[in-house]
Amino acid sequence: MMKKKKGIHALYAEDPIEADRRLWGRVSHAESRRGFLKRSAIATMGMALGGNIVFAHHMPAGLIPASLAHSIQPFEIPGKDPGLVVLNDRPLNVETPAHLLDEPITPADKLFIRNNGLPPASLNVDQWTLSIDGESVQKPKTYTLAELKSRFKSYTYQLTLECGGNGRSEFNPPAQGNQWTVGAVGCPAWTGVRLKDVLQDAGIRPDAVYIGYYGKDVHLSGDPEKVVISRGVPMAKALEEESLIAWAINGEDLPLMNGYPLRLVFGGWPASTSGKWLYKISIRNKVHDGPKMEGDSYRVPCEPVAPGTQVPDENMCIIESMPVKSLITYPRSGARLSQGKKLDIRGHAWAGDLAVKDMHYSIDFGITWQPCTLEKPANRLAWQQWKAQLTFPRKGYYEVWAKATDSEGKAQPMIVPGWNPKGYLNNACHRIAVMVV
Ligand SMILES: Nc1nc2c(c(=O)[nH]1)N[C@H]1C(S)=C(S)[C@@H](COP(=O)(O)O)O[C@H]1N2
Ligand SMILES: [Mo]
Repeated sequence: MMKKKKGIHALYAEDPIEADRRLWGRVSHAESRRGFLKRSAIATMGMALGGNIVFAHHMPAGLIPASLAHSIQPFEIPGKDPGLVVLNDRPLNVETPAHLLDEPITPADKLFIRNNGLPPASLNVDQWTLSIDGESVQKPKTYTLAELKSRFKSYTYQLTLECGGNGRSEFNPPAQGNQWTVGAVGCPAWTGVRLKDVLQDAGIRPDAVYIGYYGKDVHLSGDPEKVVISRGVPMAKALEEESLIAWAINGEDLPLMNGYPLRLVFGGWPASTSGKWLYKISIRNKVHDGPKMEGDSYRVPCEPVAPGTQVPDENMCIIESMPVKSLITYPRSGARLSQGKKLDIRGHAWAGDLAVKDMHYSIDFGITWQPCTLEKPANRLAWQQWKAQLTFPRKGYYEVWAKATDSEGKAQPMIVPGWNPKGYLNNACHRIAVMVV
């Protein structure tokens, strides 16, 4: 199954038109991705999907049908739901299928894992400390976990955590790295202290520009001197009310793989800024320059480039707030529905530092869009719930597409946006397959 799925994605990534031809035995009438499918091909595709594709005349060529694109192979990991999918086991990278993200508050066992190295070899939580240092700290300080919990007021916020590479599998030419589909995202309730309270306790010099984190994980080489990843955020983000040094998810200790016993959480920013196994924060007088702050890491071309372009370092910009995005979490892709029945769909939508203003769905490959009901977030930087009730004109295969619009009027694109060397920021519409029988 895993192999088959990779096969299909690789085939379409190389040459979508040829992939169409090989799989469905026909040629699209235009040589571009914007061509449409031939009638004979549509019939073959419909047979493979188990029903006639009702809006096939709108279906772009070179599009992998959602019912095939999102097939997954479960693989078990301790402490995590057996339905999560392992993309890599060294370092461990695990994503959550969309239908397992249905709850408004993501349970800890359903939160994705993205490790760049190996989790800490040993954890002495009683001795765990957090230090604040750097060029721009007034007085370097070290706190025990107990001091952090007792000296500062604790806060709980639901914060959306999404890997900058979520959606990478759809870029063409393909980008190296974990081939995340849609599930490197979650929105649990995090409890901890405000980063700003701790930074201010140590004292921030006026020349402070950025913070950089350090975690206790181990470099893949095993070299104890090598830092796995050390990223951060500008002071303005660090000092926001919702920026937390957290020790709990949904009222319980962080799972080991999600940074136990202490981590940063910056809702709405690439999750690579949310340092795990946190033991030190440096207040920097310049943009932090730890491993994975430079080059192509978590950076994208400042201006759009043609797919495959080599972009010089000075034209790459650090990813800050993530773009508007949404998920259909119910039903699961591949749902079957009796003709004449209504289908309730639902999911979440989020927009980096912004809020989501509108939510729409389409059953005709994006030709027409209908509004969904959209709820307010539990707090700033939490994802929002949306739902809709759908009817289908006749029996056959459909795709339901979902599109969110942020508070500045920016909407999700229907196809993969802005190619970049490492395949970040794919916020294309999520889609599921639905068969009306
Ligand atoms: N110390 C440390 N922090 C880290 C990482 C890491 O490898 N080591 N990975 C980062 C990346 S790239 C992501 S996407 C998030 C993932 O958080 P999660 O594993 O809790 O889902 O953690 C970030 N913080
Ligand atoms: Mo990430």
